[in-house]
Amino acid sequence: MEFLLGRSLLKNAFNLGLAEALRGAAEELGFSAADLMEAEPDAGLGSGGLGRLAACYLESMTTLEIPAAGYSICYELGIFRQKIVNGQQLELADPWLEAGEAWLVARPDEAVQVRFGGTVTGYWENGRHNIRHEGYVSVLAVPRDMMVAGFATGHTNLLRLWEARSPHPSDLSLYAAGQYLRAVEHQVMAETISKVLYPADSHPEGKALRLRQQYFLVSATVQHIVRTHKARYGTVHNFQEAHVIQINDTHPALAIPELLRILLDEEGLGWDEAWNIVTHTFAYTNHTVLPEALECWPQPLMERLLPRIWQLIREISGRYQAGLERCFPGGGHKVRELAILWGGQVRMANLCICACFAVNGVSALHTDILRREVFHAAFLCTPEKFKCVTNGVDHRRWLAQINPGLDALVRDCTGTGDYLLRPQALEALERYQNDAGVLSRLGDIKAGNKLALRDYVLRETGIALNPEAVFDVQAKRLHEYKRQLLNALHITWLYHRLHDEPNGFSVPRVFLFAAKAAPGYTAAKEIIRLICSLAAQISRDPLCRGRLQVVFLENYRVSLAERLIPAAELSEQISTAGKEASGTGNMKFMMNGALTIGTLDGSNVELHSRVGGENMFLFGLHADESKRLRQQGYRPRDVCGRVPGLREALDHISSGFGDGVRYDALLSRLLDGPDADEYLLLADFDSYRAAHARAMDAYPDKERWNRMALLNIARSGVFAADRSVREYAREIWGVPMRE
Ligand code: 26Q
Repeated sequence: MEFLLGRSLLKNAFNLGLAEALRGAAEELGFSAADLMEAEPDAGLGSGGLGRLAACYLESMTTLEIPAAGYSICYELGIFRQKIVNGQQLELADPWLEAGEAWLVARPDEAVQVRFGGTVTGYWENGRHNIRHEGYVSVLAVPRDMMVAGFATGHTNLLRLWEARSPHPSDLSLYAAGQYLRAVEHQVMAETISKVLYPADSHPEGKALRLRQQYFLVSATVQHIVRTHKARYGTVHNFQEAHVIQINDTHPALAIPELLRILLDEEGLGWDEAWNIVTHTFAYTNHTVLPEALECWPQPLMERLLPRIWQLIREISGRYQAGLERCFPGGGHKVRELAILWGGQVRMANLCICACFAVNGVSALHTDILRREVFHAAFLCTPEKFKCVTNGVDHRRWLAQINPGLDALVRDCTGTGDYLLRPQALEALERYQNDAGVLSRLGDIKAGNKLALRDYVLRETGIALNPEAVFDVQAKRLHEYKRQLLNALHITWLYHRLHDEPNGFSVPRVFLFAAKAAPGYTAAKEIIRLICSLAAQISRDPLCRGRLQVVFLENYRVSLAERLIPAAELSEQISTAGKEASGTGNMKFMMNGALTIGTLDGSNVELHSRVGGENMFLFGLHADESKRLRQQGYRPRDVCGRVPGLREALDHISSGFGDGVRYDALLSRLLDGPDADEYLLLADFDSYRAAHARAMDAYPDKERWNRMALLNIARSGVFAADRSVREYAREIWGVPMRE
C-alpha cells in the first residue's frame, strides 16, 4: 500500500551516471542545481519505515537486475504536511502531483475494473459451478507508471500506481433524471478511493474507505498480473512457476482471495489446483508485533463490500481450521489463536500465515519474537515457513547521494566507487582506524555537514544551531513505544542539572527532533507539544545559551532526513526492547558516521553485534527482561525515588514550561493505573542517563570519536538493501540476479 519515494530527480540522475552532467547543465543555464532539486516535491506515498523500505528495495531489485514491479495506489494526497502552530501539530493536505506527476506515465489502455458490493449467487451449468455477481459498483483502476532506474545498469523496473476513476462518462447531463444523483454518488465514491494515504503507522484504522483502498489495489494488480501472464504463456496452470507476490505487511493480504477468485471464477480451475497455485505464489513480510497493529476487519463490513471475497475467506478459514485440528488434536487454544475468523473479525495475519509459502520478520530479534510468541502456534505447525530477512537501506541514496564528502573519502580509501555495487567493500575503511589524517578528514566532513544543516535550519526557521555542540538527533514517526518522551524527560533532567551546576556542563548539546504523529493519536500529539514547550523555555533561558538547545523541526519527510542524517553525531534509537520490529533510520545514521545511543531492540541488536559495545552507547532492559518486569508487576513510582533528580524532572513536565500548558495527562500515563508506564521509560531512565554521560565523556576526544564513527561506517555494509534483497531473491523468490 506504500512506496515512500521522496524525490526522484537526483536519484535517477545518480543511477544513470548523469548527476554531474545535470549539475553542470543547470549551472550553465544560470540556475543553481541545488535550487532546481529543491523545487521537486517529495512523493510522500507512505507513512514511515515500511513505505520507505519498499522504495529502497525497488531501487535495489532494479540495480540487481531482478525482473520485478512495485504496485501501489496513486494517492492524490500523500502523507500530510505537518505545520507546528503554537507548538502543536497541524495537518495540511499534500497535493504532490502538481509537480510530481512529471515522473508518471498514464496507461489508460491497461485500465481494469474493480467491483464492490452487490450480491453473489452460485448456479450449476454443464456440471460446473458458476458465480453470478450482480448489482455491484464498478471502479476503474488506471495505471500511472513510474520508471525505476537501477545503478549502472540498463535494467529498469516499473512502479505501477493505480488511480481510481469512475467508469461512467463525466458528462452527467446525459443521465436520466432518476439516475443523476446515484451516478454522481458513484463517481464521487470511485474517485475518493485514491484520494488520500492513511497516515497512521502501527495504528490501523478499520474504516470502510481503507478496506476499499486495499481491495482496489490488489484486485487491479492481480488482474493485471494474471492478464500479462496469460498473454505470455496462454495458460494459468503454470502461474506459480513465474511469479512471487511479496506482500508488505497484511495491508495487501486480500490479494490472496482475489487470486483464488480469478482462478476459480474466471479461469474455471477447481479448488485444489487454484489453492495450490495461491499457496505457491504469496510470501508475507510482517513489520510489527504490537497487538493493536495486527490488522482485523469486521466480518459484516467485508461481507457487504466484498461479498465474493468474503465467501472465499470463509471457505479458506473452514479448511484451515480442519487442518489445524489435525495438527493440534484437542489443542483448543492453539487452534483458536490461529483462526482466521474470530470474534466477528477477519484476522489478516492469520490469513497470510495460512496461505503464504514464506513468512518473514525484519530483524533477528523480531523474527525470534514472531516464532516464539506472536505466531508461536503457526511456527509449531510449519516451522519451515518462518524466515528472517534483516532490513537494509539504499546506501547509494543514504550515503553516496546525500553525503558527497563522505562518498569522496570512501572512494579515496577503498580505491574506487566499488562499494556502490558491493557494500561490503566499506569494510576496507577499517584499515584507516589509526590514520590520523583520515580520521580528521572524517571529522571535517561531519563539521561541514553540520554547518550545511545549520544554514538550512536558519533559513527555514530563523533558529541558529550551535555548530560547536554535539548534534543529537531523534527523527522518526512519533509513537509512545519509540519513546521520544524518554528523550524529552532526560533533557528536562539535564536542564535542572545545568541550573544546579552551570559549569559541570562541559560539552554543549543540540537536541533535534523531527516526527509526525498520526492525526488521531492524542498522546503522540501531546508529546510533540511538550517537546516544543521545552524547546521554547530552553531558548529563553540565558543560562542555556551555548550549552543546551532543543529544536523540533516540522514536517519530517524523506528530503528532510537527507539533510539531517549526514549532520548527526548521535542517533537516538531508544524504543522499548521488543517493540521496534527493525528500524531503518538507525542504519542510515550509522552509514553516515553517527554513533547510536540505543536499546537492544530490532536491528539495533545486529548493529551492536557488528560494532561492539565500545562503538555505541547501549542502555536499557533487554526484550526478555522488559517482559518479565511487566509480568512481575512493575511499579514506576518506586523507580522515581531511586534516581536523583527524576522526581523534579517529572514534576517539571507535569506543571509545564512557562507557557501555561500543563502535561498532567502525560504524567498520569507514566505513573497511574495498572498500565502505568507501559513502555518502561522510568525503568530505563537511569541507564539512559548513564549512556548519555558516557557519550559526553567520549566526545571531547575527537580522534577517538572519529575512529568510532569510521568503524560504524566501515561495518554498515550489511545494512545495505542489496544484501537484504539478495536474501529475498535466494531464500524466498528463487530468482537469479546480477552477481
Ligand atoms: C493499517 C491499516 C489501516 C491504516 C493504516 C495501517 C498501517 C499503515 C502503515 C499500519 C502500519 C503502517 C506502517 C508500519 C511501519 O512503518 N512499520 C515499520 O516498518 C519498518 C520496516 O520494516 C520497520 O523498520 C519498523 O520497525 C516498523 O515500525
